[in-house]
Amino acid sequence: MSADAGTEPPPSSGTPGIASVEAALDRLRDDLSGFGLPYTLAGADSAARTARIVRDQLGDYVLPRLKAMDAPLLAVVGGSTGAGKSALVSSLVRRRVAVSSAIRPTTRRPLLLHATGDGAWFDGSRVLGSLAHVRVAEGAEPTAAGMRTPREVEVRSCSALPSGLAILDAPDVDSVVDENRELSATLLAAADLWIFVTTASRYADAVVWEHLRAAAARDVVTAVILNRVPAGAGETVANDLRRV
Ligand SMILES: Nc1nc2c(ncn2[C@@H]2O[C@H](COP(=O)(O)OP(=O)(O)OP(=O)(O)O)[C@@H](O)[C@H]2O)c(=O)[nH]1
Ligand SMILES: [Mg+2]
Repeated sequence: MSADAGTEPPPSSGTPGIASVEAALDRLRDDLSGFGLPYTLAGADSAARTARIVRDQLGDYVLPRLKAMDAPLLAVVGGSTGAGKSALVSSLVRRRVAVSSAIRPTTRRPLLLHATGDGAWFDGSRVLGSLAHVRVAEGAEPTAAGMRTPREVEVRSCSALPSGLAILDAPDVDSVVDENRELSATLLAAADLWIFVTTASRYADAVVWEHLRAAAARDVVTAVILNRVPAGAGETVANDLRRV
C-alpha cells in the first residue's frame, strides 16, 4: 500500500493488543531518552551506550514498523569507505543520484531514495526521527563529495524504484570520521534489509565483522556484496569470505 506525497501516512492496523504494546514501548523509549548516568563509575559508559542503542532501535525501527506494518521496506546500503556503496546505489537506479569518488570518505550525508508516491512515509519523523529530513528535488545534482551536514538525511523521490521499496546510501562504518560511524549505526538500526558492501582488501577488517555480528544478533536480513576484487582473484576471495 502506498500514500501520495503530501498526505498523511495511513494509521496503524488497529489490531487489538497492538495499541498497548505500542504505548509500553513508547514509554520505554521516552524513559531511555531521559536516562542519565552522571557519575563516572566503571561500566557507566557502556551502560549509557546500550541505553542509546536500545532507544534508537525502538525509535528507528521497532516502533515505526509496529505503527505502520505496510510502510515501504527500507534497504540500507552500508559498509567500508570506498567499497562502492554510492556507485552501487546509482547503478541500481540507473542514474547518478550519489557522488562516487576517490575522496575518503565521500558520502557524509545519507541519501534516502523512495518510489514516486511513497514520499509521505518519509517526510515526517516516522523513520530516522533523530535526523533532520532534507527533501531534495528528484532531478537535483547529487550532494558534493565530503559535504559536512551533521545529523541530516537527504530524501529524494526516484521514479526508478518500485512502490514499497526505499534504498538508503549510508556513510561508511569505518573511516576516521567519528560522526559517520555513529550515523551508520543509527541508519543500520532502521533497516529492514542491510546490503553490506565490502571489498577484497577490507572483508577481514574487524569493523566489518562487528557490524555483521550485530546484524546476526538482530536477526536482520542481510546481503553481503563483495566488490572491487582484483582480476583473477574472484573465486579465491569469495570462498574465503564465505568461510569466515
Ligand atoms: N573498479 C571498480 N571501481 C569501483 C567500483 N565501485 C566503485 N568503484 C570506485 O571506487 C571508488 C569509491 O566508490 P564510492 O561509490 O565513492 O564508495 P563508497 O562506498 O560510497 O565510499 P564512501 O562514500 O566514502 O563511504 C570510486 O572511485 C569508484 O569509482 C567497482 O565496482 N569497480
Ligand atoms: Mg558513498
